[in-house]
Amino acid sequence: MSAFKSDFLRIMSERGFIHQISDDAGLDQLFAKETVTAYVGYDATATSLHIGNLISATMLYWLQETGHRPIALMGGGTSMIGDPSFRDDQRKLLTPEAIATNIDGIKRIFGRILRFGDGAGDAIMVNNADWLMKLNYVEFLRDVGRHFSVNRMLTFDSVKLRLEREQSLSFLEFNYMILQGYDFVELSRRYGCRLQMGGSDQWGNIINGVDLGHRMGTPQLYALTTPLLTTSSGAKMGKSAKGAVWLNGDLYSPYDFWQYWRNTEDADVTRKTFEEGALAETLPTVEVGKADLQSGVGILSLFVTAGLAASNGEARRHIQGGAVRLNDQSVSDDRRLVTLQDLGPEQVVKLSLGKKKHVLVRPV
Ligand code: 383
Repeated sequence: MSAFKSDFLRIMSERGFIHQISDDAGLDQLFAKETVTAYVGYDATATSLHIGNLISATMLYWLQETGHRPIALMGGGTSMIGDPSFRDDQRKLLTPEAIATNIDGIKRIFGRILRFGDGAGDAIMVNNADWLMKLNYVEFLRDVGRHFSVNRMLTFDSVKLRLEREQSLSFLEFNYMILQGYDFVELSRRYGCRLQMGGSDQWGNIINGVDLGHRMGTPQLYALTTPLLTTSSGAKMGKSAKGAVWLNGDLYSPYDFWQYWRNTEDADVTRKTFEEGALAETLPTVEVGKADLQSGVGILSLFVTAGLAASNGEARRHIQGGAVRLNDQSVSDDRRLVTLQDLGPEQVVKLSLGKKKHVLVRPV
C-alpha cells in the first residue's frame, strides 16, 4: 500500500496509523538513514491514560521496535495551563499536587510499553516542567514569543471552535501552543529529537514547533499525526457505561477492558474492510493508460479525470485545504506525480477527497 522505504513508516502506513506528515519523503529518508529520536507528549489530566492515548503510545512502541529512540514526554509544565485544542470549554485548572500524582500513574503505563534506560535504543521519559517552570517571562517573549504571529495562531482549527462560537479563549490557554512548540525545540536541543507525533487534534501544536525550530536554527523538524479513534458516526471513542476506558488496571479492570472491545459495534470496526479490503468491488474505478502512469500523471489532472474535481484549480484548492489523500495518505504537494510505483497490492491507486469520496485508478 505504501512506497515508504523505512521500516517505521512502512509499518505505520500498513497499519493505518498515518493521518498527516509534514514532509513524508524527507522523513522517510531520515528514518532510512539514521536512528531517529521522536516524541509524543501526554498531559497529566488524570491518574491514567485512556484508550484515546493508546494509538500514539503504540507508535512509540513501534518506533523502538524498528530501532529508533522514543521519548515519552510528561506534560508537567503544560498541564499547569491545559490544551484548549478542539475543546469548547475551558479545562479546570489542575493543582501542582494533582499533576504530580497523575504523572506517577501515567508513568507506570509506559513501563509496560517501552524499554527505558541509558543505552542507544532505550526510551527516555522527560517532564517539560524541567524547563517550562523556570522560564523568565520577558526573556521568553523576546526569544520565542517574537517568532509567533497572532494572526496565524488565530487561523488554527484547534482554537477556531472557541472563536467561532464566540466563547472565551483565555490568554493563558492561548499560550499553550507556544509552550508545546517550544518543547519541541528544547527536545531537539537536548536529545536531537527530530519528530513529534500525536493525534490529528495535535497538528497545529506540532506544526508550531516545526516552524519555531526553523526560526530558531534547529535541524529540520517533522510532524506526524494519527487519525483519532472514533466510532463509525465520528464520535470520539473511549466512553463506556463505566465511564472512560482507562489503561491502568486498577481503574478499569482487564476483564472490563476486554469486554469493551468485544462489545464494540460491527459498524465501528468493519469500515476498514470496506475501504481497504475488497477495494475493487466497492469503489468506483477509472482507467488510465499504463504508459501515462509509467511517466507519471500530475495529481491535479488525475483528480479531474477521476471526477473528484471539475478543474485543476479546484483540485489544488482541495489539496491546500488538506482534503486530498493518495492511498490513504494525505497529499500536500500539488505537483505530486502519480506513477506505477503508487499501485497497491490490488494493482490500483486509491484517490480520496475528504472522508467519503473515493475513486480507484486502474492502469490499462
Ligand atoms: C504537551 C506538551 C508537548 C507535547 C504534547 C503535549 C500534550 C498535548 C495533548 N495531548 C493529549 C493528551 O495529553 O493534549 N497537548 O491527552 C493526547 N495525547 C495523545 C495524542 C492525542 C492527544 O496525549 O491525540 C491522544 O493521545 O496526541 O489528544 O510538548
